[in-house]
Amino acid sequence: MKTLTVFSALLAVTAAKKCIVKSDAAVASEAEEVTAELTAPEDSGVESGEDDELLDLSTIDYGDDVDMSTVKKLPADFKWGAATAAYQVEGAWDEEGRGESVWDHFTHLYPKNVESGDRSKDFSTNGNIACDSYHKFDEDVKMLKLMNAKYYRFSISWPRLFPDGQARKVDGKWNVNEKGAEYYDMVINTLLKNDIVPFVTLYHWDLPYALHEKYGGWLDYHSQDDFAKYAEFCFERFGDRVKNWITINEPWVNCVSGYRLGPGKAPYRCTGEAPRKLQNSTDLDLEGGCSYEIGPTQYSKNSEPLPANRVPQKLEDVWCSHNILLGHAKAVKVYREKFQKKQKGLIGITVDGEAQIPWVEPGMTKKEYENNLKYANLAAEFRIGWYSDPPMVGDYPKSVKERMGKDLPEFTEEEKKILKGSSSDFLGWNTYTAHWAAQAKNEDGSYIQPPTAEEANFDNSKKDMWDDNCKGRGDGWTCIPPTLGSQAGSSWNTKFAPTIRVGLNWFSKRYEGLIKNGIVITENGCAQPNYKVARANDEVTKKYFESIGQPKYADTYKEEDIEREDNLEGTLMHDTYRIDWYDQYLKNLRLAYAVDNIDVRGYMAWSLLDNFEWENGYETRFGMTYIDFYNDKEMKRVPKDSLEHLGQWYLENVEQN
Ligand code: GBH
Repeated sequence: MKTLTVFSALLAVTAAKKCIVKSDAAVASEAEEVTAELTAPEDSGVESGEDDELLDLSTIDYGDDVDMSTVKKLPADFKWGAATAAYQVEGAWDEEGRGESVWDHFTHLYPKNVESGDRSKDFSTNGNIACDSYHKFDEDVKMLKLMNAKYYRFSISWPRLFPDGQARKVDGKWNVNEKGAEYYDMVINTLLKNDIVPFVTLYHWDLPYALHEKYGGWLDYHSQDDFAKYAEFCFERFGDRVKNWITINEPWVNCVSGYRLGPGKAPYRCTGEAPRKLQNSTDLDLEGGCSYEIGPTQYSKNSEPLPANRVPQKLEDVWCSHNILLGHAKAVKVYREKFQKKQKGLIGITVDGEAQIPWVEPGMTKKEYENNLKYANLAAEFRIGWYSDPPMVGDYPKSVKERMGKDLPEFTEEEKKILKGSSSDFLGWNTYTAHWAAQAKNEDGSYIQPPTAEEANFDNSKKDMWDDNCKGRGDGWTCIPPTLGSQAGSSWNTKFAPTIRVGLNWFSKRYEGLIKNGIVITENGCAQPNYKVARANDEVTKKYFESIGQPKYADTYKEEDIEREDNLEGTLMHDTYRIDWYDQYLKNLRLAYAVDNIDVRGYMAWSLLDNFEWENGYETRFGMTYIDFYNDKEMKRVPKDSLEHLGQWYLENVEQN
């Protein structure tokens, strides 16, 4: 009874005392051993007796050392494809009646908030041109074909359809920017003609600037109804052909990165100085920093109105999250009541969030490890459940409510009703990276205690929790190794493939019986290590993983694997690190399906194209297709090795009818 797989142990925290890993015939004997160990850790922990009994490191195993020929393939109707988002690829930012989004407005106002390799080019710090998919969509379809995509996930730009953000019918006619709507008609029809199913995101962060100016965007409760109206137009216009809808992409990133951390994501609200002071000077840097340009705002019906052009306030991210979740729920309500019966499509939300891995180290006791398991679940409730519980079960997680106290807005009974089950058709999950989790310690090594009921508030809510993919952080948010997996091409982006399986298991147990058409991985991918963040030959991470008996998860790479812009014939085009990323994550996805019996129905690789990577501009490449943004006016698409590699993966790992 050696193998207690970590992913199953993790979910045992929330699971009942029963079999979690359901065995497939091919791996039956192994799986049964696992099953025998699977009881809630509270039990196994207490039963383990002695406080100082050491954790046997060899019991920790991610179970992905499997001969895949013994494992069933993904089903023929598996939703296989690639993803992009409007602002990151379309360009044509002011063409044919498109309105401004917060991304246009704030990247133009604060160009220094975006990285650039060539600031002499105005378009290098924004999505003005991006991949120019507005004019080159046919070229994108060719790339989709190379990966054997059956689905394409793209997003609709709200301000392209409604420049003032406010969709309404006047004399029975929508006030839509018709040219914008025709563009999406063309995209949808072209996909269908090519046997590719459109998977459409309604909101991927490009809020109409007019709504930010009018009432502070997602901070104001009126955003809920404006979003639902815009969604209604889309269902009415495109729903005869679109059968897969995602309301909101990654509410956490939109709200936490846009309204607290930062300045990373528009509208650059951040609890700091606004705007940022120039280094070595008392002057203000008017081209970079946090923003204070905002309209007057009312968080909820009962909140005090807040004046325009105020500096960022505490809890903006919390209110943004609250309103965006309700906007999602209202859009779903419209779809269910007016369209779904006839159009027969599916609708859901896409959340992001790192699956949480309990921190392990040599010399750790069983008790400490089991405590970290509980913290891994707690961290996941804060990071993911905050956003996935409301649309599944109708409210925030109990832990979040208890620990946030009065700082967390409450849903009314009416709101809970429309939230509950609003993502029961399917749940979208974007997965990239994992975090370690543990109970945080004081300097003297004693545990930091959870907040008491009186202490409960935003600041204290996570005071006893540690979760991160680096052991520590240095200047500019750089990782102090060891990292959880190898360092890919974005500071937060590390390769640890079991995360996808751990997360799928976590969702599946938490929402058992509540998701009708399974979980869809709506994004996964990486940036090949690049000059900015790469850590070749990372000995610290290597030694750490060796010390816990899992050398392969260190996944070190060599200097020559690092992407170099001046070497097209190197790993820029022959993207071996990315290929390995996809191989490992997809293997774990297939194991989740075949061995753990997880209902996972789709996988969209991020991304089809190199594109505008938000605050990283064009300096971080997540694409399977290369574009020379600064020098090539034609924006020629050049497939990288990974694109065709995925095409082959599909043929070999998904049942072909
Ligand atoms: C996706 O989000 C986006 O949907 C997509 O538009 C984007 O291009 C793609 O990723 C690649 O970046 O270290 O605390 O700041 C990615 C999910 C989750 C990744 C939050 C960055 C930052 C955590 N993101 N994470 S932190």
